[in-house]
Amino acid sequence: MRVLVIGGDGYCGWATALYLSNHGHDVGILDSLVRRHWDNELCINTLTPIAPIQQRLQRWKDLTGKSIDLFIGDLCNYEFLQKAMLQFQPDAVVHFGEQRSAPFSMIDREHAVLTQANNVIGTLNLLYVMHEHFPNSHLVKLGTMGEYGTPNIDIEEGYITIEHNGRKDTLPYPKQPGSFYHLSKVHDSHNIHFACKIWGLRATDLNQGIVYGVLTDETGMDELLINRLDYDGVFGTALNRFCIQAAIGHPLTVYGKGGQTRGFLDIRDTVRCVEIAINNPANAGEFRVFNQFTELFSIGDIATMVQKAGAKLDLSIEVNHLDNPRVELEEHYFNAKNTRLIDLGLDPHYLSDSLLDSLLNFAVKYKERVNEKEILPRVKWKG
Ligand code: NAD
Ligand code: USQ
Repeated sequence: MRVLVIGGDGYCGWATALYLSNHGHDVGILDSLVRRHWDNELCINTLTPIAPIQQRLQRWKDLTGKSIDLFIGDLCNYEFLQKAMLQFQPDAVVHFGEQRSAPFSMIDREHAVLTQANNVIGTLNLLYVMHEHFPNSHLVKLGTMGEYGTPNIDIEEGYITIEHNGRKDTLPYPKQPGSFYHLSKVHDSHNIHFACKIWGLRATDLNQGIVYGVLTDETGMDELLINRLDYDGVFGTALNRFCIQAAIGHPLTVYGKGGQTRGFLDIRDTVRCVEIAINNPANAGEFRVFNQFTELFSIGDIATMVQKAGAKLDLSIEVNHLDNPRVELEEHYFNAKNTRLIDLGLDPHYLSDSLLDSLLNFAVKYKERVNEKEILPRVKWKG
């Protein structure tokens, strides 16, 4: 298939683009490189030294003989997007190209507006190009488990059947997101659902949990193909951050009580889930939702696991409970379904001691690049 990976210079997108290319698809990457710009603005950097995108793609071609087309530009620029898509002629579009940090979206008004404008307008532009030129191609959109929030009932995959005053209907699952970023994903979901309904587009929303890990078969092939690994308080996510903190002897930064429970998955499963989705397209007019995570853990559990794995490597790791910079429940019920990708063939990589060892060792290898000042959270939800 011809697959356009939007956001293909980022953490999930880069690993996915290489994986799909390696598995026989014709891949294109569309990215504005704005994430590199935001890193510069915030004076933060990935733990790993990532090469410029053109150099990464040249190395991929030299190693495998496979070319990946590159379109550098902004999804919010409709003319650019339309031209790139007409040139590439995708059968499927995988959309990772958004501002994806909850803390970034909560810095101030400007960052909240930037996040929602970037994400919602970009997705809306994509829907229009698909409607006008590619009505049969399949949109695989990265959503987030955080769209659901933490309700006191089980979380279904996108829809819930409700009986009310003697009548019954299957409706979109209620959304209670916890940041302006997570809200942008909810707005996207509604827009995509509506576009499927009125125009007959086919779409899969992958409500992904928190991704951890850095190596895939492809990104581990060569230093120039290395993936980004964020550890700072704005873009770094829980498990990746804890491993890097452990590697440099920084106490693990658990926010509040640490009972916050979330869905997690290995980056090797992210790439496989996307492949499963594109190999099994949604029907025309269907807005399909898959919950994309493999295990549920509380943040406190994750900290304990990292502490134990670190002890085996002679790392002595403290756990600190910081005042929570976010507004969120710290102890709550959380039980989400995730059977749809497994029914289609996902064979998960569960979090294991060996994965934690390898992630910790990887973090130790690059620890000289860590700027310790960037570890503590600097964005507060209450401003
Ligand atoms: P990332 O920041 O590493 O990558 C996103 C990429 O999209 C960047 O390369 C950026 O330059 C590009 N981009 C952003 N806005 C763009 C625009 N308007 N036009 C063109 N390119 C644009 O993020 P990631 O961690 O790879 O996340 C990718 C997607 O997966 C996001 O939509 C995110 O919400 C979702 N997701 C990520 C995680 C996670 O743990 N990383 C978990 C769940 C969902
Ligand atoms: N947390 C800590 N300590 C830290 C970092 C985070 O206790 O050092 C806590 C947070 O308070 C939160 C939980 O861990 O309760 C998750 O935070 P996170 O920063 O790991 O993840 P989050 O902000 O939810 O966002 C990340 C990605 C986002 C994706 C989301 C999936 O950045 O793109 O959508 O994970 S989910 O969480 O399922 O919504």
